[in-house]
Amino acid sequence: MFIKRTRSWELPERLATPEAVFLNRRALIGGAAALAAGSAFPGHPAFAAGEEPYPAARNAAYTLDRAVTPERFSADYNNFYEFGTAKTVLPAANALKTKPWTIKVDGLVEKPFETGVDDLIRKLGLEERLYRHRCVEAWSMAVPWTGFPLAKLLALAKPSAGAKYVRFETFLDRSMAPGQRTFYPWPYVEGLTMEEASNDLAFVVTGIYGKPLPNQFGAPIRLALPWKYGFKSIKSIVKVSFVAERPKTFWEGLGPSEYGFWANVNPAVSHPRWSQASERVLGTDQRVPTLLYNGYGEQVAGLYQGLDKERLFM
Ligand SMILES: Nc1nc2c(c(=O)[nH]1)N[C@H]1C(S)=C(S)[C@@H](COP(=O)(O)O)O[C@H]1N2
Ligand SMILES: [Mo]
Repeated sequence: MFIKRTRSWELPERLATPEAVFLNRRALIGGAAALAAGSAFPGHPAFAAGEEPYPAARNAAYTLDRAVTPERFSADYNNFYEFGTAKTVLPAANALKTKPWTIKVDGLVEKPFETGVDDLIRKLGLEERLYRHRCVEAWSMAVPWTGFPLAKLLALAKPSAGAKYVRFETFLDRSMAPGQRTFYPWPYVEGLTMEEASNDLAFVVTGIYGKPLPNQFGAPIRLALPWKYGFKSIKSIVKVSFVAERPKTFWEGLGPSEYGFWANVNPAVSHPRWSQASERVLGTDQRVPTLLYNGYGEQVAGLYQGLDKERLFM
């Protein structure tokens, strides 16, 4: 008799609803008293009763070909060099102070401004999206991010015609982040072309698993760019600048031959020191084939027409 064994990444999404989302929904239903007191997060009444933004409605347009990675695996295996080079940065990241948090929007825009994260959430709203994430180190996960399209932030910023790139910068605070006492070219900087930043997949993230981002995931606000290697998805952003020149990114500064500006996922283009053909799925013992643009080619391949001279995949 043939018995089909369902592999973990084939679990339908409805069987993979993360525990945290489920628990959070129950908290909302059962937690009327907490809500009446002004917030589901005691001590931080940032949102009025009834305006609590988590969990946000899931945008059904973004589906997965694999199971959601359980939080217990993704939350204890992170890259956040500001807090150390090991994957276990969770305890060190407790030192990250995320309230208050201000983001500067500047450069080639109609009018530079500063905004708090909660104000931004109130203005732009939140949705949940299931995205795959592929680290350049060949591990991967699939998670429910909460946030808003980067395009909404662009519309708010009103960049001028001269803006060709968006530059993102992480906080710089050596007293808070032990990793920043090393020789690396801090602060962490990333960049996108305006066209990439306007693509619907480019997502500004403020939450995961139906709740605000835990520190180690890059609280309180980061990017998720699922067609690119994970290092493009910059964490704990304090500045968004619209610029004419291609920004020099953190990893380009460290190793330009290994970590380029474009960094689009491509299983056929090896990293100089390892293959990118397959990936290890966090929380499983599976290796699965890596897909071109991490499976998002339909949405993003058009961005790269005519750019064949660029190192698009490194
Ligand atoms: N500021 C900052 N952003 C960062 C990093 C970092 O070290 N510092 N690491 C990057 C890398 S290599 C990856 S794979 C992802 C990891 O995100 P996760 O820890 O939420 O899985 O964050 C990216 N963003
Ligand atoms: Mo990464």
